[in-house]
Amino acid sequence: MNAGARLGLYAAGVAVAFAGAFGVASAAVPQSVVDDWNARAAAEDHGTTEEHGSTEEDTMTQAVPAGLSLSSGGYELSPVTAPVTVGESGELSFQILDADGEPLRDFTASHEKDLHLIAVRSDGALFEHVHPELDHETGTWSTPWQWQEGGSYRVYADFVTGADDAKVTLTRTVEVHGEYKPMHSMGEQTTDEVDGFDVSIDGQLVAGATSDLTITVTRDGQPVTELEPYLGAFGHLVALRSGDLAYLHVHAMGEDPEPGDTTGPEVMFAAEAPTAGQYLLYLDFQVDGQVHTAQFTLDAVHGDGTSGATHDDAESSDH
Ligand SMILES: [Cu+2]
Repeated sequence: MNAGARLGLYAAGVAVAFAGAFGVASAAVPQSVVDDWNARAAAEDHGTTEEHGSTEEDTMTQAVPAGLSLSSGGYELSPVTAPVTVGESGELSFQILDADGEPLRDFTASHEKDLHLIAVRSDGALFEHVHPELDHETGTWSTPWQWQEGGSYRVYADFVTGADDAKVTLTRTVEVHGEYKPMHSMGEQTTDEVDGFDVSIDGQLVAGATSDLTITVTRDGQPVTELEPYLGAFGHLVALRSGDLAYLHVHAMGEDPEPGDTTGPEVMFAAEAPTAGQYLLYLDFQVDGQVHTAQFTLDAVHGDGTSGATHDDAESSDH
C-alpha cells in the first residue's frame, strides 16, 4: 500500500500534534479566539457550559488521546474492586459516576454493548475485552474475574452516555500480586498465531492521520472466508499507544454486517495514531461462534514519513 496516497486523502483537516499544537495555535489565531477558549475553559471548570462548536475547539479536543484519565467530560470511573492476587477468583466491579458523583445508569449501546471493559498489563501483555453486567439498582457494573499473572494493569471502561450520547473512555490502574513473566517482544510484530489461525496486519500508521489497516486471516495456509460478525462488525480492533497506553479510535470499514453474513480473509480498519511511536493492537474476531484475539505491534511514522523512534513528537512540523 502507498502511504503517500493515503496521506494525500486524509491529511487535510486532520488535527495533528499533541503538545506542539497549543503553542502554534495560540500564536497563529486572533486574540479574540484565544479569549474565547479561555472563557470556555473557565466555564467548563465550573461545569456551567457544554457548548460544542468551533473547528479550533474540536482540534484541541482531539489533541489529547482518550483513555489516559479516570475522569473525562464530567464522568469519572470509581475505584475498581477486583481480586488482588493471581489465581484468586472473584469479581471485578466499578461504577461510572456523573458530575454530581451519582452512579450513571443510563447508557447508549455502542458495538451492541452498553459498556466495553478492556484490561491489559502495563507492558501490553494479557489483553482482555469483556462486557460486564449493570445492576440498575446500584449502578454497579460487574463481571467474574481472575488474574492470570501479576503486575500493574490498566482497566478501561469504554461507553456512550444515555443522556447526551457522549463517547467516553475512562481508565484506572490495578495492581496484582503474583508471578510476573515479562513480555519480551519489542519492535514491530505484524503476524500472530492464535488458536490455529495465522493473522497478519498490513498498513502504515501515520501520526496525525487516519491510516488504513488490512487484517488477513488464514488457517493451514488457506484463506479463512467464514469470519462472522462480532459486536456488529467483522472484528473489533483496540489500539493502545506503547508507553502511556493511550486508547485510540479504530473503526471497521465498510458496511455493518447483518447476522449470518460472513467475510474473509481480509478485514479493513481505519486507525488514528496521535503521534509517532509504537502502538499495541488487539484484534477480536469470530469464527464458528468462537472469539479469538490476535496481537500486533506497529510503529507509526511522522506525517513526513520519518520514523518516530528517536524523535521528540512535539517537534513534529506537519501542521
Ligand atoms: Cu466490547
